[in-house]
Amino acid sequence: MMQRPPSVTEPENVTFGDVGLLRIDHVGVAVPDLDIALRFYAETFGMHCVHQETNEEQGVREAMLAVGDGTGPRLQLLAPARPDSAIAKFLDRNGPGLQQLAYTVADVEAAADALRARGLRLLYDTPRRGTAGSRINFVHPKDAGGVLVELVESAPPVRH
Ligand code: MC0
Repeated sequence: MMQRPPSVTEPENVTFGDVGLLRIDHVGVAVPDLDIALRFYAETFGMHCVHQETNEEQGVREAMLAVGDGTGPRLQLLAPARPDSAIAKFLDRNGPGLQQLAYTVADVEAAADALRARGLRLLYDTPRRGTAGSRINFVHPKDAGGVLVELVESAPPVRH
């Protein structure tokens, strides 16, 4: 008879799906200088930038890099735009490296509500503006196993 691997646990009272995570959207890496990092990722890994912007509210200069054929999750480079930003603080404390893991969700408010109902702290009461007009919120890393989790609801497609 097949034995269940001992590492597989059966969580109780969990309704799968109500958070609505669709896929990994991007992985965010904190870097001190965006232009130097863009050159490094292009020359070293052959990644190319598909989007770049400054998010004043978040205090970041950021770039999205495509991996492979560009259909999968992206790498986001995050550089501080001012010294009091979350990224500047992260770099001061940890140096460059992985800063966040972002999931695509269909409805960021519904996802945040589902996680609040499980006792997790969301950083914002209401979603804020993220990359390319997306709506975002974050789970505090201390409530998510030491990982800053971002929820991303993409902007609706532009109709012409
Ligand atoms: C802090 N901690 C982290 C962490 N940042 N742990 C894992 N990953 C991180 N990124 C840990 C510290 O080491 C410390 O642990 C504890 O959390 C401190 O918590 P705190 O005092 O409550 O908070 P702060 O002041 O360190 O700030 C952390 C916090 C902040 C996550 C609240 O960075 C924040 O508000 N982040 C959300 C916004 C953000 O990251 N924006 C930049 C990306 P110990 O054990 O020492 O106590 S903007 C973006 O991503 C947009 C453009 C987009 O994608 O669309």
